[in-house]
Amino acid sequence: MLELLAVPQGRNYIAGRWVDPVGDRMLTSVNPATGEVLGVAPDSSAADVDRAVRAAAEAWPSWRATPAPRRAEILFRAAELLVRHKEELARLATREMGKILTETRGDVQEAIDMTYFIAGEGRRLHGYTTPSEMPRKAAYCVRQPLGVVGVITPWNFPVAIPSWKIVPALVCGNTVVFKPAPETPLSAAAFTALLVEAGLPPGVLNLVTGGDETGAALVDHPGIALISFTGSTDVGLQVAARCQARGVRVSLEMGGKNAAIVLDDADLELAADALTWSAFGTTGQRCTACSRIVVTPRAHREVVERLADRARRLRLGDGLDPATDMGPLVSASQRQRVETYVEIGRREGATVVLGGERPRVPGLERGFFYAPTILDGVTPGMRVAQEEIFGPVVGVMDAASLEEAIEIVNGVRYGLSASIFTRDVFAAMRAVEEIRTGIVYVNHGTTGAEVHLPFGGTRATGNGHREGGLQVLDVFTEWKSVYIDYSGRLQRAQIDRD
Ligand code: UN1
Repeated sequence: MLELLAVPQGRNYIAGRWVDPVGDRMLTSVNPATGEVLGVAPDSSAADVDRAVRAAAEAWPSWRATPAPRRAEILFRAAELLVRHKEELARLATREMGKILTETRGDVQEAIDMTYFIAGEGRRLHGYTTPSEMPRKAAYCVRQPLGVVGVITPWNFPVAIPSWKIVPALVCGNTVVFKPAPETPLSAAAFTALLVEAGLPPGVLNLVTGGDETGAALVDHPGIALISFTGSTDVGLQVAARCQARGVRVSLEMGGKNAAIVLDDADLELAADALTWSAFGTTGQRCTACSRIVVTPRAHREVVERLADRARRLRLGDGLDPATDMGPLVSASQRQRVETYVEIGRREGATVVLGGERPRVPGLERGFFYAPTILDGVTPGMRVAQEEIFGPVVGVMDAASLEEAIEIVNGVRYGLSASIFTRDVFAAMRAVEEIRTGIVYVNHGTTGAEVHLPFGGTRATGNGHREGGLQVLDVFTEWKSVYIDYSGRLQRAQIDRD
């Protein structure tokens, strides 16, 4: 826990206080590298969720009425606190979900970036004015907050992803009930504590920890105006169905099956460095992780060799150890999922070039480790080429031409991130134009989006919304159009034209 802020264990944060849950069920937070128990957090019931939503609803009128620049001042202070506590928060997140310290520092940094960036909107939140079609009539539009926002987040970016949702929601004048992943409740509590320390009034941000049941209670609560969800496609689609049945707005960020194209003329050293990072960084547990490499014939052998060479040298271990390059998977069930997919790949006829097993390194037995794995000879119809694995597994696929490579990249249901390595500007520009994903990189892997650009995917990755960038404001607000007629007479739009 954060040393400088007293974050009590086993409590939710509701209406400005750390409170005991109604029931006594607890989640246990476990270090996936060592098996060490880090602490407990409430496995909250529908009654806890109800309490939190009521608190948020009660806080809404005065938060909404607080001028946006004032709301933003609190968020700027939150950014400063995040800077000050970056190291502690990063260490906690590494212990809780396993990725290495340089990456959890990046995770916290992404939250800092987002908070500074979007707090700046407190003095903008632009609408626009436009001429009316009638004389002596003013017309303009403004953004309005929605009300109580339910935020449901995954464990892979336990600080950054909550910040992407909570900070914009707050600057826009909404109040929040935050339900983090059951694997990372302590990081969520610490992040909540920092935001609260910055000066948020009671009820403006509420934390209820728990698993699926807690999430379902939040989704189904009649007091919620919007659910912002990042997680698996299966759960996301259920969330969407439940929200849509009640006419509740929902923003979804779900799976990916991200691909990188490597053309024959590419800088293969750069491609190998970048793809090692994109495929095996965060142990492959990023929505943006590269899980398919599509190579043209002459580059194929070298790409596989250089990638395998680098991946073989990655040191697995506890993410707190500076010598570690790759941490464990987050849980036993995630590792099981990865093992199942590698088995499926083998049966489908892919060749395991590297990995395909748990590492045989003494000292790692208690963690959920899995070796970096490269599958070669993957073809577009295979399940390992179509389904999200969310682990350190990358499949190499052949393409005869740029056209075929683009077709393979686009030939999955998801559309988050893609990349192309080439020195040929014509090929790069064609790929940028024809690839149907929300994010495209040239001469860079599929990971590493920056907060001030829209983040999100096409097709089954999402439902059309974007996080990051100014586009995120469209998720957390709705428009109000205002007409002020100062002509002193009845003027009917579309009718009284002359
Ligand atoms: C995610 O895995 O959901 O672009 C987020 C990236 C990071 C964010 C990933 N900035 O890889």
